Amino acid sequence: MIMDNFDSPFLYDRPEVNVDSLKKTIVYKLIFLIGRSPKEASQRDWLNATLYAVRDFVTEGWITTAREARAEDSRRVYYLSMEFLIGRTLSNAMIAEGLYDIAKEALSELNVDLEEIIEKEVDPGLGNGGLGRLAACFMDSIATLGLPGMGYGIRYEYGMFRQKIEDGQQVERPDAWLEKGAPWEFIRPSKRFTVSFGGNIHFEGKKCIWNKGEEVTALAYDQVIPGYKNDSAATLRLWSAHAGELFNLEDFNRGQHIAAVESRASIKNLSRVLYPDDSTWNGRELRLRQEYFLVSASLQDIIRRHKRTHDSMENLADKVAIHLNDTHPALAIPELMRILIDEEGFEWQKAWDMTRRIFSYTCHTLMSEALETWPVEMMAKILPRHLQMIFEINDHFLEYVKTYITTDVDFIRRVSLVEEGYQRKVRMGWLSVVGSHKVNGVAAIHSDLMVTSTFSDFARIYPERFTNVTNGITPRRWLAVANPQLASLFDKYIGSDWRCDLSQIEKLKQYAHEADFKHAIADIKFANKVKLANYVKKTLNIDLDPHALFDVQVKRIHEYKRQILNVLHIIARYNAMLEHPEKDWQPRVFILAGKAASAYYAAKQTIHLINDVANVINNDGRLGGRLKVVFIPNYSVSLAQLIIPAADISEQISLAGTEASGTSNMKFALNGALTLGTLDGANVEILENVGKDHIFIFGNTVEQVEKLRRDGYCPFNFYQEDVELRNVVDQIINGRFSENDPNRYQQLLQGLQYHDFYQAFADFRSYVDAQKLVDEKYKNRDAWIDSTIQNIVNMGYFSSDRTIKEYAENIWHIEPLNLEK
Ligand code: 26Q
Repeated sequence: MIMDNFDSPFLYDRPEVNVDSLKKTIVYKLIFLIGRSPKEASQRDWLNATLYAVRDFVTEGWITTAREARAEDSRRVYYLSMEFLIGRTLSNAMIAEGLYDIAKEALSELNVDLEEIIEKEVDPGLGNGGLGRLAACFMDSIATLGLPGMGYGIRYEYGMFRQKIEDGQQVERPDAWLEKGAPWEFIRPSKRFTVSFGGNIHFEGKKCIWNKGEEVTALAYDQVIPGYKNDSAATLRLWSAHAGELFNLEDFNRGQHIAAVESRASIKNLSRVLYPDDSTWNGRELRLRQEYFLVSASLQDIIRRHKRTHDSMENLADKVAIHLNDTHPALAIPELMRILIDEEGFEWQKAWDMTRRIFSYTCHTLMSEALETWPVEMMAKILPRHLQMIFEINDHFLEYVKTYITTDVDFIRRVSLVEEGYQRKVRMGWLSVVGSHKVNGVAAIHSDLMVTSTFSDFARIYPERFTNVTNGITPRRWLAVANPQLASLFDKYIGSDWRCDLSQIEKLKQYAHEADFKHAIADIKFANKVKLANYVKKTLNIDLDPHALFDVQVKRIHEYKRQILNVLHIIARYNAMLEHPEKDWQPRVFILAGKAASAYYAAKQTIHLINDVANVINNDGRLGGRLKVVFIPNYSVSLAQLIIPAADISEQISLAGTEASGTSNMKFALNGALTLGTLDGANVEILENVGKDHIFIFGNTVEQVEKLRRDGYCPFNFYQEDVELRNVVDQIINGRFSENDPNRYQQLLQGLQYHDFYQAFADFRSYVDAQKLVDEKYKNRDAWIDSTIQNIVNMGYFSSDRTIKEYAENIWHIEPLNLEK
């Protein structure tokens, strides 16, 4: 029974929390939930006790938010994503609840150091990179804005692999994040649904019947996402796969009890591990099953919730918006059609109108190799009814195109949801566009390119469907949590409203020229650099001078992101320094981090090269410590929180037209780093906001990149004509940085000389020139701090709160809950 009228005073008037009461609660949790006495408790026990204590505060607001959403019965959004990279929860939750200082004192009275236990919390890596982190920022904004919305994802038992560096190379280790317990989640034993695969279909008249094959149970685990100081919280529901029946009773009765549990084990594989590829498309059957697992469980849950308060499905599209985070959950479109038609008895056209009103889709890429397509054969085996539905959708769609747009066969072939050929494939991007009422890109330039390239045919068919929603980041995690000193400086000058209205940050403009303010900004940056230097010393035993310029590139390793361009410049600088050691070189530290997909050879070689180069440079006494290179292993949300606030330069150097948006570029700028970047993704909008004097832009534009490609780009010419580039390339090829294995980089570098698909050679000169400007500017400390401040104060636009408001108003058509009771 739902006790909606449950009249606990505790739910409305939170008892004033103070150091004493929190201390008691933590000790209580330690003893009665963890089963340890304070005397024998480990740091992890204290961490878990504190997490439980803080979670209680969030839970109250969570329950009231859920109740209010039920009571208001307004339209809600469900954000479907195969990835949520939420990061650690404790400090974020304490800040959201205003408990940080109280908890610090309470723990200190118990002889526990809060900062120490914070570092002990596991960082759940349930995502690859940008797309997963964006989903987490969105949940934070949904909670903070009090919007009726919920996230659905998968509770992978193993998240993104842990990266170790051995002999300079990436080694992958499993990330068993659940082993240490997950005190933040709530298991929901009553929320379980059966997900079916396989089997076959037949028709009875017009009706399609699916005789289902295997069955899996999806079990819900809820992560509570606290809103910032609003007594509200959102739900992120993650599904875990379990065998439906304990045993196959027939096998068991035949005495084959091992076989009886075997199928159970293989079923659990469904939610076992996150696929660690982020931009090359890899059509594995298990991945297809995972995608359907998420979709089927989530839709059953959404429909159950709808039916609990409505006696008809007629108004489903008035009450429900479902957002597809890229095409990964696109099977939700045929799945909803199947439910509406096969189970609820709707007519085809009515079901289709509802479906399109319900769905919207965000595209996060432009690169064709990242577009999902599933072999028809594979889909026929795993999801025969869905394949049939996709064929039907395609028939209706192509009929529409022929009637209203064109009968040109070439055009029809291009837009068909099924790619013909030796192996027929379902195009998930096309399906997502056809089944949604809105489709958006993630930065202005990206959305423009979508309608002129990847989706140009569809922009002709449905011009009103395409739109842009520029990404954003949550200022709570990326400023308040990651850079507490800077956050409290801002509180002191302009109050704390910027935390939930980042546009307020421009109020700092009036202090931009005050000496005190500038000094404080510089001191905080320095302190953050010291903190990072200490971490590097402790973990890698490399000494970094915090007075040096910290130049940072941290992101997934991919050819299009051009970490190799960074390396080419580092070596060029190294050569120049050796040639003129007497010159007044600006001391620099190059910091890189990021994971390579496990099967991505070129990316792994790049990591190896960075480490080889670091090894040579860091041990070359002739440089007098003025140049250092560090590769920080196992990049993650928690490492990002440490590294980004310590950066002076943010490297955003992808080839123009390849990075859909980028979001670390926003995090860096908000924390006072200057961007060194191409006119790609959201860099373009960062330039517009901070102004050209406070950013270093280099390299070819999208138009120039395309022209070069059309005219026949010849990287070898650039290599021949630029002595500095040629020297660097020759050194790498000849084994200057890999003396024990001189041929190590031959293939990688020859690939550049003869193909260089991402045009690193073409942008080399302009990149090196821009780097010189960086040095010059850094020498003028005052001008540098001015630019730092101009970056920070102009980041208001890049809050994910702004992004989510745009989605809410223009795409989802939802309104905030009335939480002021
Ligand atoms: C697909 C099929 C099979 C296996 C894996 C995948 C897969 C998984 C993850 C494909 C792509 C991803 C992730 C993509 C991603 O992170 N894209 C980034 O999204 C950010 C948020 O919009 C942008 O800022 C980045 O520019 C974009 O690269």
